[in-house]
Amino acid sequence: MPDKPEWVPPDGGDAFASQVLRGVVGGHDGMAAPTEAKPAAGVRRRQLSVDQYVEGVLSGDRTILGRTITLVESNAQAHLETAQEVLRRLLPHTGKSIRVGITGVPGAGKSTFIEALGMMLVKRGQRVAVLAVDPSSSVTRGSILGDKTRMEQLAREQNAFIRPSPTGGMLGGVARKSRETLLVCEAAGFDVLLIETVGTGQSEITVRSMVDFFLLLLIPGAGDELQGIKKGVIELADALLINKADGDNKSRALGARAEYNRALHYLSPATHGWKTRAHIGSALTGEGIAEMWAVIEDFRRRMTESGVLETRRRQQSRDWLHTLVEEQLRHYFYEHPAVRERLPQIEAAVMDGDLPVTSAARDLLSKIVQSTKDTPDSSH
Ligand SMILES: Nc1nc2c(ncn2[C@@H]2O[C@H](COP(=O)(O)OP(=O)(O)O)[C@@H](O)[C@H]2O)c(=O)[nH]1
Ligand SMILES: [Mg+2]
Repeated sequence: MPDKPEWVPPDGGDAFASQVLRGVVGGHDGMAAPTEAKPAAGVRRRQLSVDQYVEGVLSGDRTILGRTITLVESNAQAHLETAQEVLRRLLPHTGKSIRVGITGVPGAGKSTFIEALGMMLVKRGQRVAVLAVDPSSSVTRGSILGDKTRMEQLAREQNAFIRPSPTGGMLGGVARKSRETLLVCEAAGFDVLLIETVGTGQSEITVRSMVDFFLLLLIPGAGDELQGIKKGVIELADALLINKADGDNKSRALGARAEYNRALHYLSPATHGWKTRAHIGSALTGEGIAEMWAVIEDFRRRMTESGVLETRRRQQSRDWLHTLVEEQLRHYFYEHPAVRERLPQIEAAVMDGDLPVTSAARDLLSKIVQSTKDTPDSSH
């Protein structure tokens, strides 16, 4: 049934003629779809109360879920306190889903795979949320899901929710936002969280640090597959899936699987007590998708029994704390008036070779410590 898009204010009346199909309403919140118009200037949505956010998310209200994620992603100081209170209240309802990260070079078939897997899971009665982590999306917003494959089939499913990458920015940037979005989705009762990321070093480490299972998608290439992929990325993975094992590619995929399995033999596994293996499949035909999911379920069962999963999640929370502290310290440092005032001169002195870099760094840090001592209230 056609419905009003969620950005239409409740009292929007006939000023907003656009209609969307149900099932896409919350799922595409935040995505810069070409057909999407901005609300007229001066029209602002009513801010929800903490209770309304929390109850909406817990009851699985997709529109409120989308708005809660927008709140959590906001860089505005005014939203931070509400967002943190909402998260604090949602936290006891998190932790029940399986969190799966999916990486691979652009074109490897990640989005196609997620759509195929997501459709399979939805048909099995599971609720699936798809998130994207794309550090470059502050420029090309939502590019990761906004390209060729937009998971159009999955986006129409009532039991699926698709959220493009947040834009970057201060206070933890994309990593913080994605983690908190993950928690919000979990509180909303999704059974499976699929997180797509591009294969660009840092984003893989970020996603690895927030998921239970990390899957690397590969394409069968000509001979030198192992050179194309950094060993470090393979060592982050709990499984390799050689995708596009269809048509003429099938035999090449089989060869690649054998080659990767030989190489994996010499690498340390990403998860204690688990053997990372290479598999083949085709996101296009669906072959191997159910088998891939069976591997993930096996992982979940065994790692839950051994306690490895619980330990991983506890460590991830601790690491996240340190990451946030480091990011906020960096922000505090570079935004500090004493640093901003001194930095250009000190940089120049370092570049000219007039000042040892270690002295320069100590000098800048001491400026902050000094000013904090001088004005004890300045830190509040
Ligand atoms: N033949 C074949 N093509 C595929 C398969 N999976 C994805 N593709 C195609 O590869 C291209 C890139 O897929 P996409 O899912 O957007 O890749 P992503 O950049 O990793 O998300 C698209 O044209 C897909 O149709 C597959 O299993 N077999
Ligand atoms: Mg994609």
